[in-house]
Amino acid sequence: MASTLALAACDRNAAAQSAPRVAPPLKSLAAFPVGTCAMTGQFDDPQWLELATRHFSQLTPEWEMKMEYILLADGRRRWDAPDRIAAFARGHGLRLHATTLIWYAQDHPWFKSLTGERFGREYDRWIADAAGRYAGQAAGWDVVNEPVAEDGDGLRDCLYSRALGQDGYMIRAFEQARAADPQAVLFLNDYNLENNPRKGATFLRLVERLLKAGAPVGGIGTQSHLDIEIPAGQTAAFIREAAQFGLPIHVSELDASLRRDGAFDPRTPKQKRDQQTARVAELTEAFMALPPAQRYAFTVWGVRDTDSWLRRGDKDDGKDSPLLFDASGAPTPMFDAVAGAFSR
Ligand code: 9MR
Repeated sequence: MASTLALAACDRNAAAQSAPRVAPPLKSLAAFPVGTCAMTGQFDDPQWLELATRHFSQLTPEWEMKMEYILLADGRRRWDAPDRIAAFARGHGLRLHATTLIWYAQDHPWFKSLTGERFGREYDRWIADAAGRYAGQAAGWDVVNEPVAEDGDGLRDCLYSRALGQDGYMIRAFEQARAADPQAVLFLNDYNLENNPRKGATFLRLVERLLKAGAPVGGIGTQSHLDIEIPAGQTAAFIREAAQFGLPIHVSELDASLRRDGAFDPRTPKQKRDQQTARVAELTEAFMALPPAQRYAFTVWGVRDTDSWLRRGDKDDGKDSPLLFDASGAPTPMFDAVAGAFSR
């Protein structure tokens, strides 16, 4: 009898040791929306569904609310996928953050085919249609995405700036978005703002200029695809600088790759994890230090490591772990870094 009990206890211990750790719902640790991104193809994946609805309270369409999906080559629109994402968000009590109205990277064939005044009219109509369709549901829109040049020196020259003027294309986009959706917080969104202080400074000067010009910029989006090798303090310094406008701030696409592309990498796995969790904790703590009204949302760019854009394509070595959950759905050390900072 005694030995049967001992065996049963032993079994229970073994089960407790091998059972995956159940993480507390991330959204329950934060007084602001905690976001992730979604593609309609993920809605049928039970593990994705469970994690996305348990931990997150806001959803950004990963690509199906962008020009590349909605706008067809002949100027017609298709709304099936973005409408499904919006309906999914409503159905699961998730706030919707919409992206993207104008993005240099999407120099769409339809716009390329237009000249003269027609370009401006169609530009306005695109923004009116997309922002108007989700008005009342979208809490915010990324109105202009990635306007600052890669090296941080000046602004990107693109199809839209060439047709409508540098700064002019942005001011017009913000005005049109405001007219189509009077309530959504309208964001200027960019990346490498923490990683490259020069780019961060150019971005903030642009925000200042657009506000002075009367553009209804309502929020600052910092994508936060973090370079985990930047010096300590650089991330927090950018967040503090950005906060000076008093506008809501969105950490809009956080991920933190362990990979170093194109160079010999002598770091051990532990060193990489330590760098990652330190930088992510710094960002999260800097966000937590903002006045509550400036914490728009804290969004990660995907649920599991295997959902990440960093795990697609040629550069993928199958090992990167840039997100909060691993392929089995278990929380990663990065989850603990974020959850820990939310709880402090
Ligand atoms: O992760 C997104 C990927 O699935 C899309 O194919 C791509 C183009 O729409 O956009 C990716 O997301 C990008 C985001 O919209 C802007 N910042 C960089 C993100 C990663 O490339």
